[in-house]
Amino acid sequence: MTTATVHSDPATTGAKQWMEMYRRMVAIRLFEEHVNQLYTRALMPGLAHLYIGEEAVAVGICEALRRDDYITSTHRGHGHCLAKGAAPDRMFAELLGKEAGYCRGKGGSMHIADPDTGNLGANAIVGGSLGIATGAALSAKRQGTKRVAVSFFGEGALGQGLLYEVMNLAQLWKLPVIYVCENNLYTEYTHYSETTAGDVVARATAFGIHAATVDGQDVRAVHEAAKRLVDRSRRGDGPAFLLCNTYRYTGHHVGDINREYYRSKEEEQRWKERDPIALLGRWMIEQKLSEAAALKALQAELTVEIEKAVQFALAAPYPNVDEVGEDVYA
Ligand SMILES: Cc1ncc(C[n+]2csc(CCOP(=O)(O)OP(=O)(O)O)c2C)c(N)n1
Repeated sequence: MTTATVHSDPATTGAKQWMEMYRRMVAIRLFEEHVNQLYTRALMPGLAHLYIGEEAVAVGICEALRRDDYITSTHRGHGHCLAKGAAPDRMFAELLGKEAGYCRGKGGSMHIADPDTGNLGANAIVGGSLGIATGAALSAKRQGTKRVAVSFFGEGALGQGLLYEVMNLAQLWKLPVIYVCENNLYTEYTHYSETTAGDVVARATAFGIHAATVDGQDVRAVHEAAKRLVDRSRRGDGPAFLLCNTYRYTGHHVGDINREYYRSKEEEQRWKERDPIALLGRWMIEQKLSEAAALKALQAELTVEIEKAVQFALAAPYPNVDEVGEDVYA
């Protein structure tokens, strides 16, 4: 039972891998910016909860996972799906309700699942996927597959009783599950200090669960912590809890434009000064792992790729009306 602040070790991860993490964070950022555009142009049905600002968490964690490891996600889940390997074109198609989408257009923004990359699904119920991840870890343990399950959740889920039921069993049964709490400070429009008593990490250590806290804007810190926690879960040392302190740069959802009544512009600006993409880019240049021109070229390349994915989804057909009841389980 330990609580530690984890710092990155540049020696253990090579230039290629940092570049890959940079690429994935930029891809998520561009994806989300296009989701916002689709919403404002009234081309996307419903709402979406953007992950902009939090990219280092999904990318730092998923880069430490095998393709067949499991993740579960939340209503703010696009970043998790992309970081685990989902294709942007099929994700946009899902958001637009098209047949080519991951759930054949019937899930939308908050319900994307992709079994091929171990993604057991996003979940619109706050805390709803904690039990699914813990069950996946139980199956992995019983089948001896050495797979690890990661459950991403916002700090709002700390108020859900399910978290305490599953942490109790996960520790008793030494399950390979990692609970990743993304504390972006706000549960919808309420600061977490108004809803969360006591210490966040103490909730896990009370069960004897190994716990750590990281700067969620620093992908290096997130990744180094994730590697350590994934390794120990994979070798049979049981569950872990990782608190990632982060911030969403945009609204709770795409329609949440005027935010001054619950948080100040100055606060938003302060967090933007610690943009996870800029932080990694600056560090890579300082360490001579890349150059500004190469990072710019990569951004341009990804811009074309993401725009192509949007066009694919816009042109894709809707499912047939007579298939409306197919692939729907609840
Ligand atoms: C069980 C349940 N209660 C309430 C809601 C409404 N709701 C949707 S998102 C949200 C806030 C979630 O905050 P947090 O878990 O911190 O995640 P964040 O949005 O900050 O990423 C709430 C209360 C819900 N979806 N599910």
